[in-house]
Amino acid sequence: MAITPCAISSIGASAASTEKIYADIVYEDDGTIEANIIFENMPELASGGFFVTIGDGWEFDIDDFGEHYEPYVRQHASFTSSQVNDKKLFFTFTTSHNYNMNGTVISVHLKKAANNTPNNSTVNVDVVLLSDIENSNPIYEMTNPIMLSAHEYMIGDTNGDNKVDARDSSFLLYVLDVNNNQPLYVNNIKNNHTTYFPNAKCAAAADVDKDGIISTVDSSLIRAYYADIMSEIPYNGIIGKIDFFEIFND
Ligand SMILES: [Ca+2]
Ligand SMILES: [Ca+2]
Repeated sequence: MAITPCAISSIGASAASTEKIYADIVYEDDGTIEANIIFENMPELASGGFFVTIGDGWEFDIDDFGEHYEPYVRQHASFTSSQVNDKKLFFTFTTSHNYNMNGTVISVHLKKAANNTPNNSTVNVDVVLLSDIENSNPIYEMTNPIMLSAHEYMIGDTNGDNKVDARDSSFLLYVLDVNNNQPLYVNNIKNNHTTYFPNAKCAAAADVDKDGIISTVDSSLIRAYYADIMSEIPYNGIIGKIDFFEIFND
């Protein structure tokens, strides 16, 4: 599947490299899978249109209301979706004023196809229109990150044995110790995480509070999780759950 990065023509405005729109695939608590479509660092917007294209490893799902997606409440924005084909939906939103649309704007319901693998389970967002109330045309340039793959991993499993226990907490401390007790950044080691965590599925497995930094805080959280589980204390956090780690071309 080839998706061309969407560059929106600029009209006298400079490009900001931090503006982006992308998909984050997540398991919900009930086991359903969602692709959260996320706007980051965008200016205030009044309208927009974008395609969401899924790889061969996914099928669109529908909820109890027959809907393909859940819109997040965003400052009076109204959404409409239409299906282009089995792998592509078009979404458009309009509002009455310019609003901050940053964050998750919609969650698209997904289910795994029989042939689902990390390499065919991508979700890409292709923007065709974003504008404010004064401009009928897009007002800046943006290139969307293209998702190259989406890998499943267990949150907190730093040693890659498919379970989370005290050894994962200890191994994380060991890795930090080897790194001169400096925290590690998920973004910095995402392409060579096995240098630090040889058997982990991805760098994100060690960042259990998902703040982008692998630190002693994460080790403490894993240890607390293990204590809760062994004490049969109800645990409501995300450690031990399966999540997706996406690799983008950005
Ligand atoms: Ca483990
Ligand atoms: Ca962290």
